[in-house]
Amino acid sequence: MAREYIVLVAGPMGAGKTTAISALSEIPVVRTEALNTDPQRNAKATTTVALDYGEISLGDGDKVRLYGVPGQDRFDFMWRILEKRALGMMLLVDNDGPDPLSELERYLHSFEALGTRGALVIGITRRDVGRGPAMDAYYARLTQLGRVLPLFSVDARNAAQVRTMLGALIAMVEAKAGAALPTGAIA
Ligand SMILES: Nc1nc2c(ncn2[C@@H]2O[C@H](COP(=O)(O)OP(=O)(O)OP(=O)(O)O)[C@@H](O)[C@H]2O)c(=O)[nH]1
Ligand SMILES: [Mg+2]
Repeated sequence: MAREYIVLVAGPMGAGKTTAISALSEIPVVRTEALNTDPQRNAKATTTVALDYGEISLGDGDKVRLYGVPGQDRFDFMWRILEKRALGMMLLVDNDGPDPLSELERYLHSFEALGTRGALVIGITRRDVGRGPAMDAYYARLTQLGRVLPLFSVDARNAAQVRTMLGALIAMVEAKAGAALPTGAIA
């Protein structure tokens, strides 16, 4: 039977969530972009205010519903609604942002329930800009936090790179589902 996966795309303002969903989606992305009223935090002209929505089909009729959750804290309540329905999350962190390592930690903490129950992959974006921590620093922070999670260096504008990340996430979701089956269910 065809399955549907609900996947959240989360991360700080300007990390590339809307861009990644647009790169992946086969349908025109539903975007809720408005003028950025918080230019101190990030200089971008517009920001997502409610959510982004896109879809991608996998083989065998399976479908992924992608929900981008807003990067601004004042939309926190939206995350909670979507988190309950999700099987996995792509966490994008802007390597060029003010304090990417703390942002990584903050989001892992904020989505601890989904990270434990579901699958989670991390993508470090905007590395081509040439500022910010090296990948080793992210690995070190994850180790410090006792978390073993797939970590990708990814350009959110590059569909192939984002698809690779999504593939890893779906594989994790399936592995978790398989692990949840009663003994003997997998022939
Ligand atoms: N140079 C570079 N630019 C990137 C990369 N990933 C995303 N961008 C750009 O970063 C900008 C911000 O991306 P968005 O997709 O709007 O970020 P967002 O996470 O949706 O931001 P909010 O909705 O405000 O929370 C866009 O101009 C993207 O084209 C990357 O890896 N490298
Ligand atoms: Mg956005």
